Amino acid sequence: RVRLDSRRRQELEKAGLLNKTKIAEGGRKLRKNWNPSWVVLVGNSLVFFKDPKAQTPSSWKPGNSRPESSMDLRGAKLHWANDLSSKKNVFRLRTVTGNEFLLQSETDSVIREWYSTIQSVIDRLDRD
Ligand code: I3S
Repeated sequence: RVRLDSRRRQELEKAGLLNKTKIAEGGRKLRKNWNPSWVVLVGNSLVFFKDPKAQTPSSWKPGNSRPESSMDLRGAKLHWANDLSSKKNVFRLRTVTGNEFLLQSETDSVIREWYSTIQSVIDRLDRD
């Protein structure tokens, strides 16, 4: 049981290219700076990599490449946030520590899949 749980924490759930901007750090508002980011959902974390051109779905593996940042999804809140941007297909993700990100894709199906996959991880962690 313990072993299974620790393996699940390392499981690669999803990876792909999204537009990303951080809008708050520890509750303090930041100026937007949209950039393409290679986003990897692995276990309980969302991990962001710079330089999406150099990334492949296996890039998240330890030692392959250095993440720009990551966020713990435990207790995180996810909301559609088309009011926070002129772009379409935007959602906002807020960590318990008050870090906030907007993530966006031009492709409706892509952003909907990310939304539901992230929400299911948050729900699973809420139940743990
Ligand atoms: O919410 P805002 O402030 O209108 O966001 C826009 C600005 O951050 C803008 O940059 P500067 O005004 O700092 O130069 C960005 O270029 C835009 O992309 C931001 O708005 P969108 O609607 O794209 O999220």
